[in-house]
Amino acid sequence: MSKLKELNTPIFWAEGHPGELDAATWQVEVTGLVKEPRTFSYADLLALPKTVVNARLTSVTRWSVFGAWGGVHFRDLLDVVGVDPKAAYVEFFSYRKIYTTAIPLEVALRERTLLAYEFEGEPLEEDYGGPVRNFCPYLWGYKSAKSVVRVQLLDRPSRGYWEVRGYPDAAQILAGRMLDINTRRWRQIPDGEVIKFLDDV
Ligand SMILES: Nc1nc2c(c(=O)[nH]1)N[C@H]1C(S)=C(S)[C@@H](COP(=O)(O)O)O[C@H]1N2
Ligand SMILES: [Mo]
Repeated sequence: MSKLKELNTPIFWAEGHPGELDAATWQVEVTGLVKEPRTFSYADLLALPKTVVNARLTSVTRWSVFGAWGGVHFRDLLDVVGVDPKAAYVEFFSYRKIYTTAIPLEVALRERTLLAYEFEGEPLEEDYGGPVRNFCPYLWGYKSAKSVVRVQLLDRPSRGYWEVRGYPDAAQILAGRMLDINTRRWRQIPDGEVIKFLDDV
């Protein structure tokens, strides 16, 4: 059993569970304001430099899970296609393209944002957004689109699945109580990326 499943991490599929997804035939199209649009296979992504970050996925529904997320840093991905200087946002499309969301390019390029394909050294399964998902610990989890098939660079924001249904586009993580999935304890978090709990001693 995967670590995320073992921890009983919630599984969110607002658009419906996609069923079985095949990494061997998976493709991620990188398009929009890039110099050379390109489609990456799962193997192509694995062949790019790998980055592993210790960080948290934090949901607006007030839970948070910590671990070692591995994948491709957006700088390494975007270096391949070349970024148009007008690009300012990165939009993600999940499998079937019903679920979308976008983050500022600046946030995508931060240290711990990844096009992730593993957690704790294990490939991500469908339930948790495999074969590849956005992982962005800086913003609420609805920005971390699962099972990504398209990454599109834009010169403007674009409201996605939850944003058009009322969740703030800025998606700033707000202070308050949070269920830490790793320990099953309620903890107090500050605003912003969850690095430490406020009630840590
Ligand atoms: N395609 C897709 N991606 C998604 C979602 C979704 O419903 N569909 N939910 C988002 C939300 S609100 C959160 S908190 C995280 C949850 O990730 P998990 O289901 O892997 O725990 O995925 C995000 N990415
Ligand atoms: Mo969420």
